[in-house]
Amino acid sequence: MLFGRTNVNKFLVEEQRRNPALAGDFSMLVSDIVRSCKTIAQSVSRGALAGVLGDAGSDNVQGEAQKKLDVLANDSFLHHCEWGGHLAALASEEMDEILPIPATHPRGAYLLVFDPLDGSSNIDVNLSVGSIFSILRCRGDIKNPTEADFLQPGTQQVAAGYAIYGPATMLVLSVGNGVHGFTLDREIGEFLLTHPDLKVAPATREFAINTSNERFWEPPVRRYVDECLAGKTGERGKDFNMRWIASMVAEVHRILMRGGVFMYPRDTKDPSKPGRLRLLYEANPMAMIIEQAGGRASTGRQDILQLQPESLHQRVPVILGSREEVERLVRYHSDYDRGEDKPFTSPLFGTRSLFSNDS
Ligand code: AFP
Repeated sequence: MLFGRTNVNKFLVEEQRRNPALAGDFSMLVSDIVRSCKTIAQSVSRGALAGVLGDAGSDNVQGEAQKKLDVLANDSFLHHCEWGGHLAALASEEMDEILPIPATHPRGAYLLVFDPLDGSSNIDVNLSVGSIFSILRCRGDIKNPTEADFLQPGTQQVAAGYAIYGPATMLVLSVGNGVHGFTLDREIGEFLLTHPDLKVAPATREFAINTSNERFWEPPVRRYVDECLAGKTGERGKDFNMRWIASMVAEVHRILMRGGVFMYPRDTKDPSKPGRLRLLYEANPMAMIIEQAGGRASTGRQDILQLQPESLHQRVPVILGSREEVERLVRYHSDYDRGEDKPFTSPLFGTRSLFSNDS
């Protein structure tokens, strides 16, 4: 199939024929994002040989130590996306404030918000990382974009996607008409369509959560995880498997490929943070991808895509993946909030009332 595979540009032309609103600036913006990811993929794949491992010696707005690749990845998005005239402004996990397009460049009607390198803690140990992006329309004055212009519910996203820098580098993209996966052919430097119309399996036996936080979880999450751990001997009547890669991109990709449920729930570890993941550039784009593929994305109490953002770097609880499992977790949260959930028997600590552990 030397000439047969669709590349991203051909895919975008076909999508424009279906939806003319995607013509022009939008498609060229997606092409700029694709070039950003290709540049990052090149540096990630060279690892120590490129001299890009280790800490950058700076912290980001989250107070997290930046890796050299965090900074390089952020610079790649700025370099490729700020000059084309398609954007009014950009926002990034790595930048405290929004970045209006400099006066030296023309401005366009879109906004780009992104996590340039998700899973940074994996980079120095050669495990999968990724880039996450979300495209919004600037509804305000493109000559004077503000943070408020970015604070739109996830339902307003025009497109969302990620690149995963794994054994193969892939781009997964939704422009509102399903979810499609492209694999980077390094010999020709093109992302080629290899996984059209991806769907999340509605059921699963695989869950992903950082179990070291178990003591900080709310009871509905503990109830769900305990039932998974009880396996075929318990409420669920089937055994489960667990994964935790510490890279949301890798977890979401696995869920797209074979189903599963990913949880980074609200916990009491840091009461000032209602969750670890950021709404605008992690939860919202991934929620669009998962729901466009037939899955579900919730905080446990609200659909993520319906949330009205209050600040640029706002954090939210995230539960997403196979529809049946997310709906079960939403039900458990609802039972708990109504005071109607039942005590459950933990395979670890015996029967627990909801207010103490009865050993
Ligand atoms: P980093 O980009 O700082 O490594 O964080 C990755 C992430 O935001 C998300 O991709 C992971 O699912 C989650 O954090 C991992 O969190 P823990 O390190 O608490 O497991």
